[in-house]
Amino acid sequence: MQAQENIINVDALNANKPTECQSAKRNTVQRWSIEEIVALYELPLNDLLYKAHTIHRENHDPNAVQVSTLLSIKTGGCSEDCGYCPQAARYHTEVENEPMLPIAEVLKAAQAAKDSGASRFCMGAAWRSPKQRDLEPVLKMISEVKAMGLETCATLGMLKEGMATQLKEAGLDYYNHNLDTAPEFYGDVISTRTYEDRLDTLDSVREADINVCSGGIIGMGETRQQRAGLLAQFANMERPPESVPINLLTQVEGTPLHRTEELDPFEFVRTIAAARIVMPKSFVRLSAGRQTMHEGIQAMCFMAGANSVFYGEKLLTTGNPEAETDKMLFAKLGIHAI
Ligand code: SAM
Ligand code: DTB
Ligand code: SF4
Repeated sequence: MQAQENIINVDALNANKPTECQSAKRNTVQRWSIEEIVALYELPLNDLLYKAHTIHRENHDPNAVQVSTLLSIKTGGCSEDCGYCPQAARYHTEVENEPMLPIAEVLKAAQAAKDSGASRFCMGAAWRSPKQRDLEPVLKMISEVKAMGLETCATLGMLKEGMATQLKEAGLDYYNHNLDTAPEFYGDVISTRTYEDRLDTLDSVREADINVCSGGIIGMGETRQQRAGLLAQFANMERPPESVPINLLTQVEGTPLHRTEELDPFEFVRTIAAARIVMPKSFVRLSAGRQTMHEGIQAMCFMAGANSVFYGEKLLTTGNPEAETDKMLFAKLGIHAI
């Protein structure tokens, strides 16, 4: 009886009419309140999964998962203080400050990614923001990777005036820039750039007509309300991101968030399900954290609406499942890569 009431309540919430809101700078649409998203989290797991999976099926092929491969083109030595990140120069981790990879090496990795079935190649750099002289070689990498027939994605930090347009002209399909967490928890994790800075970069990506990839990290010690708050940020954007990576914190020794209490895996599944419900059309990416995630939990994430993953043995500096392991998992689940 309780479960039935829950389902009815949430359907009633869905019927809410979106209200237009205007902040000083950007339009948002009030589609989902934080309380409504928390109410999704609080459903019995089967009810939540059923609802998320139904929405998933209505909007996507339930057995298709988009596959992206990541490459760190500039590793370590970053000036920022993101509390989760092994690449911040100020934390003593095993990651060293390395120069930018030569273009030939990037193209070799892109070809290998394409040969093993990836459809998108994502280039990441440990920068607060690229300098114009840093951007030039990256533009060349983007146009050459695009010419290989791969979709291109880059994550280079905050973009200054005019940079997004240059990336678009080079052939960039997606720009990844995460909000990471809810505004209320953000200051506990990062102090060297503001939430507003991040939203500004996302605006410039949109204005340049590049697809937006933006998500966050779960398991940093945030509350459920704050997890819902992060999802509300995206769901209420005038146009929600096309791609929403949900990362489980990978705890790295030497970073401030090392030894944070581990998140219950079902809370991660609930986050994927809630993301699917509040952003029916977006690709929800099951991102960092798969290496230590039981395949049963990953299968639940696919059921809940995750339809994108990073594929290949390495993310940026940390591990990801072996390609063969993922191939076997996809085969067992009857999932095909797109
Ligand atoms: N430096 C750029 C920036 O911060 O926008 C691009 C690279 S940065 C590493 C990209 C994203 O990786 C971060 O925004 C964060 O969400 C994610 N990330 C970094 N370290 C992580 C970790 N230990 N666990 C999970 N996600 C992480
Ligand atoms: C995203 O949301 N997750 C990826 C990608 N965007 C760039 C990065 C995960 C990084 C995990 C830690 C590391 O490997 O350094
Ligand atoms: Fe630098 Fe990006 Fe890591 Fe933050 S997340 S420390 S900006 S590389």
